[in-house]
Amino acid sequence: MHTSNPDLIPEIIEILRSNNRVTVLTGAGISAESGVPTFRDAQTGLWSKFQPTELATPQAFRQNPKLVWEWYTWRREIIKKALPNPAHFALAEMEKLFPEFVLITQNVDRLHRIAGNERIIELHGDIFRTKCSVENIAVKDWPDKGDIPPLCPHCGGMLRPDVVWFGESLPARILEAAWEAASSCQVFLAIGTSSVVEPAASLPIVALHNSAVVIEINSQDTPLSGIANYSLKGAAGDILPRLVSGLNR
Ligand code: BV8
Repeated sequence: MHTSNPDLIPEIIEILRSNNRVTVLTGAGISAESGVPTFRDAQTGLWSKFQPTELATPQAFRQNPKLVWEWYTWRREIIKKALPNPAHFALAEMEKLFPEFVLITQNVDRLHRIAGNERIIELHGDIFRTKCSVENIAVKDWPDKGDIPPLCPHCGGMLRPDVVWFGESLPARILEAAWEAASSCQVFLAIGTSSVVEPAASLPIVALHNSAVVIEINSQDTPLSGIANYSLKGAAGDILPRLVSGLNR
């Protein structure tokens, strides 16, 4: 395991330059520089007394659907004002440079798509997509009758955000695609994630077991830092553009 220091960048660029199959896993840290609070940031204002892991669960929705719906409304308002940052744009550039590039994200903020990435696996869904909590089908629009949460126009059940909550399984085909991308890549980048939440946190381990080079880019130490081949400490918005400009040289 290599600790981070600035002169690792040229070595990482050489590793990337000599490989074709690159898989990236991102977490909330890559959107932090866009002003989107991460799961570990203390929640602000009204939400400061709650832990995200207490609100992002089916139990919380059952117990207090209004509170959970309003938390997501608050988050959507913040994310609507957010723009992709240099880290997002660097990954969009990277997708063009590698014949086999897959971006797996734990984020639900759509910022990778807005930045231009196309080969995206959204592990945990999309905060701007809504589904019926009874029929489990996407619902694009509904009459506003003042209900919070709003009710499904087909069955009258409560609507919910189309994201994966703690204690909910990820859609099988999405997990399979992520597993495949982690097990077939030559280089795996884990960026801006605390590497705690499963099954996402197992993806770099799958890559390691398939002799990929695993490179972590994170502002703090995580459980992955001691196992990755390289662990670069720093801001994604600083490190990723330097990697991409080195690749373009
Ligand atoms: C599952 C969508 C099978 C929702 C999210 C007990 C009971 C039930 C389940 C479990 C259990 N024990 C364990 C589990 C499994 C559980 C889990 O892992 N729990 C954790 C807490 C231990 N997982 C699940 O439940 C998953 N499903 O396992 O199904 C099953 C079924 C039933 C019962 C058991 C198992 C589903 C998990 C998905 C949850 N949904 N998001 C929403 O958004 O509202 S998770 C959410 O938090 C994120 O999506 C992300 O995945 C996760 C962690 O967030 P990160 O992205 O890592 O962000 P974080 O804030 O943590 O860290 C940011 C990092 O960036 C930090 O390290 C920071 O230093 C760094 N950083 C900050 N700024 C920068 C930076 N780095 C670089 N540059 C910067 N500028």
